[in-house]
Amino acid sequence: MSSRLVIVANRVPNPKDRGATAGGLAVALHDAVAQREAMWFGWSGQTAEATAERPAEVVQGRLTYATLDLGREAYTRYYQGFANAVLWPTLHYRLGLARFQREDYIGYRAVNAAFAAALAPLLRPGDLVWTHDFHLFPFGRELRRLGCTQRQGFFLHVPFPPFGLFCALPRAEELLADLAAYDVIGVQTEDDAANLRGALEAVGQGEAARRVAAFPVGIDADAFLRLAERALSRVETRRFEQSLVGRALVMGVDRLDYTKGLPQRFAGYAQLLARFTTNRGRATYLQVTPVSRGDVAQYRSLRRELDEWAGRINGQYAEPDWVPLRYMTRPVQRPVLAGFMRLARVGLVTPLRDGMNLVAKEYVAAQNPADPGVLVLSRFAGAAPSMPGALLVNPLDPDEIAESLDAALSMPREERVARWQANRPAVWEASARAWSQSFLAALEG
Ligand code: GDG
Repeated sequence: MSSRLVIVANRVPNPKDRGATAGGLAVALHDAVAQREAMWFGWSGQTAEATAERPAEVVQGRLTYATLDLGREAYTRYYQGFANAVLWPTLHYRLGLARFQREDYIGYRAVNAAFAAALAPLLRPGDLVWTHDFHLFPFGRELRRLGCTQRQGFFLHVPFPPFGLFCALPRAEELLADLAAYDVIGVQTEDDAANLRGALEAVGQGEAARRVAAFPVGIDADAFLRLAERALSRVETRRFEQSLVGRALVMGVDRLDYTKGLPQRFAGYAQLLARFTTNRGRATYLQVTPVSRGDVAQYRSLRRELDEWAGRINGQYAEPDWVPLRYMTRPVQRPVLAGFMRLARVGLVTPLRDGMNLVAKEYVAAQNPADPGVLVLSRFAGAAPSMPGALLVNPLDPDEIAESLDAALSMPREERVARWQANRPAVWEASARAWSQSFLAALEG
């Protein structure tokens, strides 16, 4: 019988949703959780006066959800502070955006210790503990301090930068020593693995460096394709298609985040309209950008910047019967999104840095193999090395984005088919299932 799997993550899916609004992590782990007894452990998403000591548990068959409310001060220091305002920018190579405060770091460690103290009594001897992402670097070491000897794995969903950059982070050494508590240390790409090994070696954790490996995260491509095909008969998709009146659709989907390269992408589209004038009136760009982390200052100013870009592009180029850019900051339901991706002649995915980027894989999965669209992809997305059929761009260069957009919009069908086929293996083979199975195989030793 397989051992029980305990998944530890900052956010735990809501059991009431039953997968309906699941985020990337829940989707990627769906298989692993379906095949054995499992527990999801982490933050409930709610705040309270003080952080709860004992988790609330919901049992659904062989799956248990155990979640803790965070104290308000803990939420500010751990989540908004150290995780989102320091680790997130630093790990995405944006040191200049990091706002380090000693108190936030202390709060971050305290929440990790509180999580470990709440989980430890629930653990059984043969459990496999799989901890996710940058919120929880110290978690494994805290469990070890409490005497837990279970096998523990850690997976970092975001990039890991070269040590020369990471070492500028106050307490970098302590965070690397935290990682040494895990038996398997997973990252998205070989570049991330090389950077993390280099960092561990630089701080005298050479033994832990040998436990680092790349496990590229993926999606369930067949399921996404079915969703996209079925969406074609949905009323939302049909109305949207009619509204395009035959114009080619360019589509972007990203959380509203400064790592996603959105101002540069809007500038690139503006350059397309300015320089490649035949596209005026012939292409429509839909950007779906649900607001995330809206209570962090940098995200508010990014939102203002994008509002200005959208207003400027539409003000300058719109015709009475053509809006060049349709920009939404509300989320769209997953099936509707899949249908829109299916209709798009171009998938425009230009993060400045990204661990993997699942939207790139979803876009490829959603296409009609006989008449597919073209993926325009940042060379700094983790997905880039595995997508030989994409038009790779430097996401900082609006002119290069414009040139690739023009090439994609005028590309003949044969070349689109050949490029789509070249991207296919990365999407169908490096799947969510392959990711969780290979990580768990390593963790089981
Ligand atoms: C992190 C890493 C890594 C987006 N808007 C809507 C919506 N989405 C969905 C997408 C996709 C997911 O959210 C986003 O995943 P990404 O991978 O693109 O990016 P992050 O959220 O930054 O994820 C990343 C990932 O973890 C997994 O390891 O790939 O590099 O940064 O599935 O489709 N879904 C719905 N409505 C929206 O408006 N329903």
